[in-house]
Amino acid sequence: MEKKLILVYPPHIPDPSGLYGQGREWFPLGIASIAAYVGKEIQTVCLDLFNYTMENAKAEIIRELDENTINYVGFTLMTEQRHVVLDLIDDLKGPLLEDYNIKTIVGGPHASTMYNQLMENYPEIDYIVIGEGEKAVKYIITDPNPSRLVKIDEPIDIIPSSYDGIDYFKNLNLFDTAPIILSRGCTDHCTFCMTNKTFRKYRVRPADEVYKEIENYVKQEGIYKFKFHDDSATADKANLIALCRLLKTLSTFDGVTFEMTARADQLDEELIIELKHAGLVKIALGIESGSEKLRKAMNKKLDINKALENIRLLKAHGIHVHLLFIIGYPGETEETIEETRQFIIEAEPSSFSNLPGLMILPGTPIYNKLVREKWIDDRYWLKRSPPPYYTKEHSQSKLLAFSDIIRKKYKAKIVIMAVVNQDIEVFKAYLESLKDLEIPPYIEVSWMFALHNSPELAKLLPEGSYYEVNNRLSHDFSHTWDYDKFAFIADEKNKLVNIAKEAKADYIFWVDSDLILHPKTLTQLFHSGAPIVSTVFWTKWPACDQEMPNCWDADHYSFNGGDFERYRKPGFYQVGGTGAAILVYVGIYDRNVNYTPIPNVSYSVWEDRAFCIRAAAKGLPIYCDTLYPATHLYTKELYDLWYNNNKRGEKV
Ligand code: B12
Ligand code: SF4
Repeated sequence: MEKKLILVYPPHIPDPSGLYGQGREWFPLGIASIAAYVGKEIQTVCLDLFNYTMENAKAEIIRELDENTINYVGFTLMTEQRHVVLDLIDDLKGPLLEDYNIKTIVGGPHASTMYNQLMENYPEIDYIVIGEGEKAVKYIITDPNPSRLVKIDEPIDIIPSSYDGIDYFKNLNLFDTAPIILSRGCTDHCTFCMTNKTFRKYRVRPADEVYKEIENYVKQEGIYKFKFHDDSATADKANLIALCRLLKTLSTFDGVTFEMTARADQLDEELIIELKHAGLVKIALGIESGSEKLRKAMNKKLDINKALENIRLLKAHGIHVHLLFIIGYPGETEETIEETRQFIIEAEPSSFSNLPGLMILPGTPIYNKLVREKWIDDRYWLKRSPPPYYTKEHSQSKLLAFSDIIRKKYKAKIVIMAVVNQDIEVFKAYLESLKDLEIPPYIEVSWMFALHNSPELAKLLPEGSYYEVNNRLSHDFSHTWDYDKFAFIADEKNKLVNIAKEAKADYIFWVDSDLILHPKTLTQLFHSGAPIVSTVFWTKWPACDQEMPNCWDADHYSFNGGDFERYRKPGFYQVGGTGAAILVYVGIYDRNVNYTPIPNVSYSVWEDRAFCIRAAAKGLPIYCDTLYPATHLYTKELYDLWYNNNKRGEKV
């Protein structure tokens, strides 16, 4: 019987609180690496199902199964997604699929620590791998009688190139950035971190090999941006400098750039200059806390003065410095929060993240301590709950407040923008709804409108929040469009993007001037963490019998199975296209995403369609949040109705 290996990175379940959610622009290097190692000898397919729903993920795996074959389906088991994987395994082993010969394998961070629990409680898992997966998977598939629990003690000597793994992907989404790894493991042992549970020993890849991999991405795939997945790429300075020197040519002539994570005190000016010349544009540094006492408790051996000096040097060389902090480690107090705040004020990073809470991960020293203190025990991982945040000393709202204190100096800048030619009464109602938006302390909001043919509207706006453009087009409530109108709007929106960039805004919140927003809209969209996310509203267009949402699955108002009513259910949906009330991270406009019509797509004259098509082509996910629908006042009748029914009408 033939053997086929299917390696799966499972779907991601968005965090329901919206506080810790992450957009995904990373590529699953773990399964790529296993595929690169075994793929030449074993028929292998990789599926990156991170952005899939459970149903679609299952369907995709089933599509890959071959009859008359032993199908090994291997999953990356992250703690956060453990139940997603266990449910998928349950389904695959169910009666419907009994015709297929399926053997399941799990590996990755959660399997590397909770293997005993998995052995005892999940008989449907056939093999559990501790640590690195390459040799283990090969052993499982080729050994005539492999053991159920597999731990290969000697770490892999030649770390595979992710480039050699990409050919095995069925649905690879590289965005425009490729992953690179120069080292495995970390020289440190912080109490909250799991890295060394998987990799155990720190190893680096030879510089020339990594260079070859980057060169392949550039020359064969036309990819010029790279993200280093290393935890500690700077620990071997000589090897890193050797790589930088090789990369200089690609950086100078091909415009190659990269981002990486490093230890803040493992840098010096010589290395920073080499990194800069090699194409480093952004670096993330784990500081974790401004308090020495807390850093000590975390076993974070950081020379803080050296770190400060390096942050300044990096910035002086034009490199974006992103600092990472943990808020709420055991022992956190108002005083330690103030120390962190002072550190940030002194360091002046380009950006930083301070998630409110310490995620407790199994097998880490801090987890073992909390088990001893009876705050948690292994049974927790049998529940369907996400990894817990440490709230023994401070509630989640207190942690949020701590996080806000730190953010006070640094706020996300959001500029609300629209191209406006509107009836004055509707515009007044619109402005009221913008003023009513809830704005948390870590967000700073401003407005910028392109007004055309609307001197009377200018009187309603504060100085500096609008500019006036020629009055080629007049407003009517008919929503009839011609090419001139489209071209005008697209041009103006592209101009507004440049204004946002010049103002160093983090996000643009585009809100069409005939929409009345729910006050919680902006915070809801912001907390989703998604780079492109709209809020839903429903419109009954003259040509339709039913109300339609402002999001669709494909093309122009096309819905999978014709079903658009599903967007009535409050939720967070990945969609094909959307617009009109949409929060967009300004950084995405650097990827050639804009509003200009695409000559060979007729409906891309609608500037939102052009934008969404370009974003999708770049692999950027587009979301629509349907929890707080907006109201669309696009006809005089609707406005009158809304005015008569709504208290806000009296206020205007
Ligand atoms: C880049 C990264 C991300 C990226 C991309 C993740 C990805 N797709 O790989 C982003 C930013 C999206 C991310 C998000 C998160 N991450 Co992360 N991330 C990493 C990081 C730094 C590198 C991952 C990597 O590429 N490693 C290199 C590859 C080669 O290793 P690997 O993926 O572990 O794969 C090897 C083995 O695990 C194993 N293996 C993996 N899959 C499989 C499958 C089978 C069948 C087998 C047999 C073996 C096997 O074999 C592989 C090759 O040897 C790691 C730390 C680290 N150094 O690994 C943390 C890490 C994986 N992340 C972690 C966490 C906690 C998170 C978040 C929960 C953070 C948050 N607060 O939101 C989210 C969860 C997202 C999710 N559910 O996918 C933890 C995982 C702990 C855990 N128990 O699950 C780690 C270990 C860091 C830590 N804190 O200790 N992360
Ligand atoms: S330095 Fe980073 S990767 Fe290394 S142990 Fe500490 S947190 Fe983990």
